[in-house]
Amino acid sequence: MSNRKRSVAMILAGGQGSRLGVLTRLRAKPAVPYGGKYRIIDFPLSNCANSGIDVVGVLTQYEPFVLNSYIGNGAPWDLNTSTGGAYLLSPHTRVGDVGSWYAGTADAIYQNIQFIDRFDPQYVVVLSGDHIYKMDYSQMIAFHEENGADATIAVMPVPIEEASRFGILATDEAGRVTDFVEKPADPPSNLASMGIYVFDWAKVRRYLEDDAADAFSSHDFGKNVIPAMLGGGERLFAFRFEGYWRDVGTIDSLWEANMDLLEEGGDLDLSDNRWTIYSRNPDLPAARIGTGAILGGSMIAEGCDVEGSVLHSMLFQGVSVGSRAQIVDSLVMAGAKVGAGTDIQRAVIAEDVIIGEDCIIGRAGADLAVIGPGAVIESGVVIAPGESVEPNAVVSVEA
Ligand code: ADQ
Ligand code: ADP
Repeated sequence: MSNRKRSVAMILAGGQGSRLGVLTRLRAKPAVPYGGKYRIIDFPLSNCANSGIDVVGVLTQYEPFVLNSYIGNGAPWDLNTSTGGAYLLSPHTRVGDVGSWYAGTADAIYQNIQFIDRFDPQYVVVLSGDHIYKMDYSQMIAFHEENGADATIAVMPVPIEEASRFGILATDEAGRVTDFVEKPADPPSNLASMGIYVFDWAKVRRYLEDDAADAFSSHDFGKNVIPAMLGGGERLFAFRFEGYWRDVGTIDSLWEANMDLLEEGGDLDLSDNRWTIYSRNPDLPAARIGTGAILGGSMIAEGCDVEGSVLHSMLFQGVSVGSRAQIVDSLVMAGAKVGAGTDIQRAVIAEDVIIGEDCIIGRAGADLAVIGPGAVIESGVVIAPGESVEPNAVVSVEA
């Protein structure tokens, strides 16, 4: 077949991301903004392009609209070639299938078997849409080939107190997986699956078919397919990843991963021109910094207009900050407007939020305050630490 590909990547971008609260009420988790000018999905998409994988299926389902319009034809990630592309695959856009969802991550791949078969690949690379990291998947595929593996799982050690959030593995000296347990209450080790897999397509295809026929399965890779392959005596190997990797599934982890970028010489280098992270961006003018502004330890994206002070914070595109306003330890996403005299500390302000004058949002050293996309906070309002405001809500000072 002329269209044959050595590898096809499938990005699981369909999780609801309920732990991101008001940030994902109106959009899928992978469309959440990160790092001043990116969205989370830019990382796996750019990694694919940089790794030489040019067929990428993006499995969306929950509030896919923002994600779909963002990815478009894949041009920003160089995925709009004549032989490859970024393909958006949503369950409810298929004819005769209205309203059904992918039951789990394995079901999402199973339901797209025909899509993958079109490229007759040797390997399928299964990725999450919500991880921040730079990784050369071609090295992982080479490792998979060297081992004659049926499946290769990217792994890294995590803090033991967090290990119960992950799939936990044990390997022999050669790196072959001997045990795997998904999210154990009492983790036997801290060697975690990153949820990044390389599969021999013909092999995993059979396991996906068996899994689909199993009425008792939750159709999940970590819970069902990986244990089934291990139990079936297949060759599973652990590929050790070294470098920066964050699963930004919660508001705290998203905030922290953004704050990581503010550190000088931090672990995630976005200016590395051998591994560019591409993104789709509006054309905006350079940031304008007013004469009274005070800036430090921050990143300020294009189109911003700053009169007040911004300390240890991330301003995304087109944010305006009025005079005497102060923003500390916070994320302010694209298009938000912060009125004069407003004080924001340890907060996440989503896109297009409008905040009036002399508001107090969050507090130093306390839990994050979170304002959902499009909300309007009228002048004089106080938003307590740990509080979150729904998308598009209007909050006024109580009479
Ligand atoms: P989790 O982090 O719990 O565990 P999971 O909920 O399986 O991840 O989601 C993985 C990815 O698939 C996410 O990007 C999510 O948005 C997406 N997704 C979830 N359900 C989907 C569906 N029905 N359709 C399409 N996409 C969907 C996994 C592994 C663990 C591993 C961690 C590492 O199961 O073993 O340790 O990832 O983060
Ligand atoms: P979180 O754990 O933060 O909610 P996940 O991405 O892990 O984020 O998704 C949570 C769960 O929601 C997953 O088990 C997934 O199967 C389920 N889910 C994803 N999309 C939908 C949807 N459209 N409708 C209902 N449940 C969904």
